[in-house]
Amino acid sequence: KSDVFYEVENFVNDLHGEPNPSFRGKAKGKNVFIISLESMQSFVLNRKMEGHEITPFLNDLMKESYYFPNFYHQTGQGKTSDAEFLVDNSLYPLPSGAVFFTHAENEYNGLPEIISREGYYPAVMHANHASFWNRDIMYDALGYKRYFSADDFEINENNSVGWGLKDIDMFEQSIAHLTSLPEPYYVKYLTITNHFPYALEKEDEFIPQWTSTSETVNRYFTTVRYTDEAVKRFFQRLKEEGVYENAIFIFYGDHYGISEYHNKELGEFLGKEITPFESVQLQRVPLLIHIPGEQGGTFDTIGGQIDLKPTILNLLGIDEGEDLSFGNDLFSNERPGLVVLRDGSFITEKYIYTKNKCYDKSNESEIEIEACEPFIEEAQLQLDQSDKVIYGDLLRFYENK
Ligand code: GP9
Ligand code: MN
Repeated sequence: KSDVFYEVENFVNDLHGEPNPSFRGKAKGKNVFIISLESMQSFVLNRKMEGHEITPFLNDLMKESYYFPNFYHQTGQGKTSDAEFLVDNSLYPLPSGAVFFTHAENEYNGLPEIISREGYYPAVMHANHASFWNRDIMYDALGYKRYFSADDFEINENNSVGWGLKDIDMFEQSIAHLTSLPEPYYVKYLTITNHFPYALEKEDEFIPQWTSTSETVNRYFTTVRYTDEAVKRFFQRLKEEGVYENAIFIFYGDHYGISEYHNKELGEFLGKEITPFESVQLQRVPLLIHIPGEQGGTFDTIGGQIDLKPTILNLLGIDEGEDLSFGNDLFSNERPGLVVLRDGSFITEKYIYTKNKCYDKSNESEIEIEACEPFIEEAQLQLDQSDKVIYGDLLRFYENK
């Protein structure tokens, strides 16, 4: 093992708090559904567009789920694939490029691999070509056993729009694949209809488009509403199939959908100016953990995608083994209180740091840099140390395979 390895290992050991023991094994042995909500940002939750609820199903589901309103995406240029990388490895994606492409030959200690050692069957459902984002190669490295991709779905002109198979059809067609899997399974679903440019046919619009000067923002609400409907119908089908009861569902937004280019219109919608502070807050994405029969609750804990791996493992009652992971169980009482975004911006309990400026969360105003200073070095160090794991292929030194 190299010096760098020991340096990173020591750094990582200091990052970890004890996962919450009362959540350990809460979903032990259950089938796991992890559902990536394409381009969905938290600002659409519990909100109306001209009187129309944008996410009625998720808003209801949230009342019977563990819900984290202060959960941030941490992706870079690798977009959806970066979110997948964060979730499976609890490592940051790279400062530029997509790690799915650049480092697919590395050794990983992926969540799918860890849980398959405990008898889980990890699979992915996504109706795009298998090689998109180099997924066919990377999924092997992460330990997935089956990838149901475009070839496994019936895709035609009638059931596709924009990027391909519509979410409602994708979920419906996935049922046959799902029920063929050995249990317990861990299945990742990647939705796609709510992807830029947010194309949808009239017949699939459950709410009208908005009427601002940004076509993109206008359509976004309508496609978000569509995906919400797709998930609702999927739940109905799972109940019919008798699959719902013995499962845990984790919904997460993969990354932002509305870029800064549309700040004027988004600001109109939100009724506030989009300052750099607000831009960081807009990087919050939905996170709902739904366990049938559990009441759930709202947790205002600040967290990010990097925390999902330890959270899921604790819920399943599975140890991560020897690992270099940077996140912490979201339910833990020993969390570090620092969320680092890939561009170096960060969020603490009290402050937000972005573009070399420090903001006070209580009144959203810019304050002296001193308040943020204690965290600046730590935030950069976390990113750098995580990059070292990838550049140095450091996970190859562990033998818990
Ligand atoms: C395509 C889907 C969308 O397979 O992952 O990709 P994105 O552009 O969001 O990364
Ligand atoms: Mn995406």
